[in-house]
Amino acid sequence: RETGTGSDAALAPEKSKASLPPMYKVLLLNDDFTPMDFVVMVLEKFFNLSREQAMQVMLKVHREGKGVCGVYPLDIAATKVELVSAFARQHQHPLACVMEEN
Ligand code: NFA
Repeated sequence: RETGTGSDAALAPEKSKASLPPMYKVLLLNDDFTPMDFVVMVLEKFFNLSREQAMQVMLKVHREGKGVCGVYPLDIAATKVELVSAFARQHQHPLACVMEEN
């Protein structure tokens, strides 16, 4: 099988990616103003994380500047970004939600 990646003797088993859509990370970015409780609520509500998972992602964003909330096909990722951004705006928090290709 030709993969275009170089050596071809005894390739490891590899699932075809032909049917998989490109995937996009959805990230939250840190700021100095959004309350931690609000970020945890967003992660539970929009990304279906448990309280414990949400706390871990929130703290990663707080300490490292950004963190991955989930990985989705393009249309779902874009919808999450819009819903979270609108929700934060409605609550007058500057919380930023962005996507990037995986
Ligand atoms: N840095 C914010 C605070 O100290 C909390 C926060 C975490 C904001 C994650 C945005 C994202 N209140």
